[in-house]
Amino acid sequence: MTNIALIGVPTYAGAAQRGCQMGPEAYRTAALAETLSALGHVVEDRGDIRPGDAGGIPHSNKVVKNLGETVAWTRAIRDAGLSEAGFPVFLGGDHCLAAGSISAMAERAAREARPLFVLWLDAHPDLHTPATTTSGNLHGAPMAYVTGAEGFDDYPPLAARVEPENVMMMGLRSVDPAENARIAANGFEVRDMRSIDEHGVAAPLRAFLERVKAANGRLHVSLDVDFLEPGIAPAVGTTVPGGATFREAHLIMEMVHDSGLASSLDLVELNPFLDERGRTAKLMVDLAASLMGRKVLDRMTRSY
Ligand code: 5AB
Ligand code: MN
Ligand code: MN
Ligand code: MN
Repeated sequence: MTNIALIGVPTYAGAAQRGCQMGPEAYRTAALAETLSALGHVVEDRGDIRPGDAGGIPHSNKVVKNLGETVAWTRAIRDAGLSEAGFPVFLGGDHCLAAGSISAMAERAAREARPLFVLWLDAHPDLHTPATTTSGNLHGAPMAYVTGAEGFDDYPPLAARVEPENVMMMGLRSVDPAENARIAANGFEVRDMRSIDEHGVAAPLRAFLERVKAANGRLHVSLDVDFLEPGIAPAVGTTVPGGATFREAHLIMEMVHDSGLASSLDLVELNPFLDERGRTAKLMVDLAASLMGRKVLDRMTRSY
């Protein structure tokens, strides 16, 4: 039994288009709390948080969009994460929220003198800085921030950074040149879709989970909807063909559950405006349920 706190983060500040701000309500409508409670967990919905004041940080510059808002959200999300004792589930909202959720979890881990590991499930590495982004959308930047890249002077200072070698990225298939350079220079563990096609997800994930365990680490899982094949998860603004299948995604969640290592989760980038009869929201809820212990045979009784 786990104490789970649902933290709604209705932001679209980092995204290219509106809609992600409706994500938290879509997860509630898709019965996330009820589904996790039925597994025997104690689930509390904290409602939605709001961004604080941008503190004079300019709204945008020539390239970067919604800078002040994103920084204000980052602070509010980090504070919300730091005040939780249990297992927080951050309901996005776009992926800029991971700047706050992961920095909070890294700080919590550091207080226990433990390292934070991150399992990053995404078509994209989100390794831009405000200086390298060409789209100006800051949902493409949280991983660079939490691993201590330069150029985030307007963001809150990091209490603890995540070591790049403690990050495993799965599902990559859309990486910009500046991000590629950062991956090559910093030792992130990357299992792109080509690697998943050839080797599957199980063996590399098992090795990663063993590393987390050996280091007595905490583990944060960040699940971007666009990790998934767009055919099964259409509700995202940044679809990229050739994503993870239903079973690949569930197997990852089941294996992480069995490891007993996960301590926090982001569900990000759901854009309910782009969904088809709630199917993406329901799939994300089911993936969260697999992470929290639902067995595959239980799921077979449901229909899609
Ligand atoms: B997401 C892109 N690299 O910088 C950019 O969905 C896409 O949170 C970012 O992973 C995608 O705009 C951000 C082209
Ligand atoms: Mn992302
Ligand atoms: Mn993505
Ligand atoms: Mn996206």
